[in-house]
Amino acid sequence: MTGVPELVSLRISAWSLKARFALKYHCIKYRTTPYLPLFGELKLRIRLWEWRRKLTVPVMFTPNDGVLMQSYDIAQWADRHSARPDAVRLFPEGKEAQVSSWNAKSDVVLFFGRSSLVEFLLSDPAAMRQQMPPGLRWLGPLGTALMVAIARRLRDKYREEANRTSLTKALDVLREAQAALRAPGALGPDGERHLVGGALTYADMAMAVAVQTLKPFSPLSAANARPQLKVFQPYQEEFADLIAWRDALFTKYFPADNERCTKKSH
Ligand SMILES: N[C@@H](CCC(=O)N[C@@H](CS)C(=O)NCC(=O)O)C(=O)O
Repeated sequence: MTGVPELVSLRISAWSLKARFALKYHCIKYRTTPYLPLFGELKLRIRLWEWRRKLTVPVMFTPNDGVLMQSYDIAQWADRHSARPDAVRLFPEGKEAQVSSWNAKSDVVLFFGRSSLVEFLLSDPAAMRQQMPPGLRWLGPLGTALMVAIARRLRDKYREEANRTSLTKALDVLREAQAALRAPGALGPDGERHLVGGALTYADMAMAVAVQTLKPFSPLSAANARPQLKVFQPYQEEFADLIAWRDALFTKYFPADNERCTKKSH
């Protein structure tokens, strides 16, 4: 394969957003192949000739480094192929364990968010219709039936992950992140607060994506049509500072125009 990497990604998925965050931060050019559960999975399985393992997206086909099957691996790849003049290392040496631990914690929140979203959509046909990708809308009731089949498939496929998490566990992670960001050591020389070593790392990105579950970031949710989960609404006030931190992080490091990438370093 030559040219730019290809990211197979699901528009609404938090894990695709994690990978896109790291790629965008590092100003890496890539092309996106949209993925649709059910049909997309079969297509991807044929393409990868992978019939045993559970297949998830994002998946990235790189020009020289093979296929990356985890958002975490894609982010690490991005860190090694940065095209950003003033980039910091998102996985700084000696801090990998801490970054990886925050990524695992973000998954605890996201697993709960996914299962709540799937249950909510299955219980609310109007919300289900709203989530329908524009490409399926012309199908009418058949499109809705397809969405229900997709939601059921996701519920079964990720049952094990859903059973490992809960609202209490998700809130514990959010409280831990809030406390870590309030600690004196979180404040970096840039005047921003960070989860690891007072500097921007992938831990911040992973947790900022997890905070989407608590409250979607409006500029992003407009594009991704992510609904607010009712179960988290009562907690938004408690986590106001965490939400504000997430908003600032996305505004600065996930801007719509990304003009930093076109600037020269001198
Ligand atoms: N460990 C994986 C998790 C990815 C994941 O759970 N992806 C889900 C997002 S909802 C997915 O692929 N869903 C579509 C499907 O299973 O068909 C990663 O970090 O990349």
